Amino acid sequence: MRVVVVIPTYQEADNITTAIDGVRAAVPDARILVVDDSSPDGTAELARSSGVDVLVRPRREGLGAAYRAGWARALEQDGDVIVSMDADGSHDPAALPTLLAEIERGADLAMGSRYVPGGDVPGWPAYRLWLSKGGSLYAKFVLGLPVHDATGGYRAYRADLLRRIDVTTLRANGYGFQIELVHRSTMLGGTIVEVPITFVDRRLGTSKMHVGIIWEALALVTWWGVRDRILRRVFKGGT
Ligand SMILES: Nc1nc2c(ncn2[C@@H]2O[C@H](COP(=O)(O)OP(=O)(O)O)[C@@H](O)[C@H]2O)c(=O)[nH]1
Ligand SMILES: [Mg+2]
Repeated sequence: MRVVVVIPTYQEADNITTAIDGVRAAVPDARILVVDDSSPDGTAELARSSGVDVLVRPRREGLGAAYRAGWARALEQDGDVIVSMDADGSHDPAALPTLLAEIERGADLAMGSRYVPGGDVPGWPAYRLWLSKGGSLYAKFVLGLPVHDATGGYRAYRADLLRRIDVTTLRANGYGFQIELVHRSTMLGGTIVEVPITFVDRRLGTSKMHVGIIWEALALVTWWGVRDRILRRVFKGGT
């Protein structure tokens, strides 16, 4: 299997080299593609000097836009499996072989999950845990998703699944983007497997997520639920 690990970055100069070294140690044959939105702190230059592929985008446009561009490049490079992974140390590269093994065993999407037995988020205050778990529960209920952790970003996708989804048609940007991918995968009948992971908070740099991204996710999930689970049924029933 040709594996491409896509790592989106914005201001991750403190973390990117460690992330690249970790992926190389865990899966030596994987290609690594860093997608950087012209971080002023020189993240892209650091990545380039580590010898990995770097896609530099002219301005900051959010996580979803970065993944859309990165995956298009990874699919052009004929990867069989495309991995999404954060640069900030929250996604332990040591879990990569387990995610890839699930794809080899037939999964179309293997997702790192904090909320299955064996998964963990040490050190999160209760409100943050419930916001995250609650968001996943809402998406699971409204969209009928077969997963416990719909917003995590540590995943391995079979390339064919991303081709069928046609990533250029995705529109969400933050946590909504991760939920949209599970929703599309489910609608296409893809086999989804959750692998327990321990998500550790970043030690260096700052989070780029903000309250607007939570509202975006909430609004989009509600709209997709109405469109794909209610309207579709009504129109099917009417014909
Ligand atoms: N290219 C790009 N990467 C981003 C952007 N926003 C976040 N990221 C990266 O996406 C990953 C997850 O972001 P992070 O801020 O850690 O999100 P959190 O873990 O939910 O707080 C990190 O590797 C970030 O550098 C963006 O606008 N553009
Ligand atoms: Mg993070």
